[in-house]
Amino acid sequence: MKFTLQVQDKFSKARAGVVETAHGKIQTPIFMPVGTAGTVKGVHQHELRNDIKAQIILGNTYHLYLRPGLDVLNKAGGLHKFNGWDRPILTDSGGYQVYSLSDNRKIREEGVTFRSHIDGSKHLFTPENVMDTQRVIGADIIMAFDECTPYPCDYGYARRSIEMTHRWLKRCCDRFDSTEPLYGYDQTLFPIVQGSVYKDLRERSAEKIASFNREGNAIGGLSVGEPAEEMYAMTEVVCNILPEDKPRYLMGVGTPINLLENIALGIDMFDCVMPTRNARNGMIFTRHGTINIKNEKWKDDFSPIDPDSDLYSDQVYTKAYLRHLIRSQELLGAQIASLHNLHFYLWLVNEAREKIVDGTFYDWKNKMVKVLGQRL
Ligand code: PRF
Repeated sequence: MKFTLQVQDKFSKARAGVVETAHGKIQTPIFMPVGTAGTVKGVHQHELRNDIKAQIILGNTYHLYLRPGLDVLNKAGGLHKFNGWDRPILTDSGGYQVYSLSDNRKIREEGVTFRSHIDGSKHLFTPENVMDTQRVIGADIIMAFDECTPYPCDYGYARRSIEMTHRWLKRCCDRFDSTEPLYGYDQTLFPIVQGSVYKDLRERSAEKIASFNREGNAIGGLSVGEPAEEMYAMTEVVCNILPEDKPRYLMGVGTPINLLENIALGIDMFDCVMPTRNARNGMIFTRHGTINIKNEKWKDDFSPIDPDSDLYSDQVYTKAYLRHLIRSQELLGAQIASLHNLHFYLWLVNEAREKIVDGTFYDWKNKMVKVLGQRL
């Protein structure tokens, strides 16, 4: 993997760059649609590729390991071959899903034992076997196995947790560096900064993570219920320590406003289920603010879903029709709304990139943050 920093904003810490992977280039800042089980829910690969120009998608180790399982993924020749997406993929390690989804989990130095949310079967994730699993899945960028602390989290727990996450990172690197990719192209491992909302722990964790000198770095443990101001404060502390010449990935963030504020603090990569999950519930993001399409207000509004969008489905379908589909729990409603929201998120980060390049990012960001907070 290679990262080239192209432009550094003069009025904020925002940057524009390019990440080069075995499956192609990613222009940063970027948003990565979440494809938990090897599919971005309700969106075809050809729509991701051709209609909304997604540059990289995410997969989850936890889900793919449980189903379809490593045997199938290995026989398929990896996730790219299995799902027909030939551009970059990043997999999360399970270091978050195991805490948020599984039952009966026990965290020990060795790893985490848990019961599957699908069939109750018992499993053990260790830093070593999570690296092996991500070799089998074959993502271009894979994530270290970490503990994502809940919010709130007491100081003593958060301190002991980063220490274990750092020891786990050493084990991840040892395993990753002593194994080969299975499908003939390079993979790279990103470590994850933790430390809850404690400045000194975040500093300590960022310094430790930077010392491993990997090709990119991630920030976890944020957007777990803390106020946005605390998230921004932690991003700022950590970005001041992580090296400038490597991409920085803020995991599981966030709202359109969160993206812009964190880009201004020096983040290059984001992922979040919000555009797809909230779409299925009728939340539609636009450049003028957020719409709840289920509201009575849209009942007989026969204007296009989004007049600003060049998407076929945003132009040809009306708000009233989408409202009907979502209220009736029709599959097409989820499809139209998901594609729309992802298109908007990708438009937003691409717009941010262009503003960084032409030197107008800071003023634009402040203006957009006011507009995007509106409820239409
Ligand atoms: N760790 C991992 N994945 C994550 C997170 C984390 O802390 C978060 C937190 N927002 C989202 N996804 N491994």
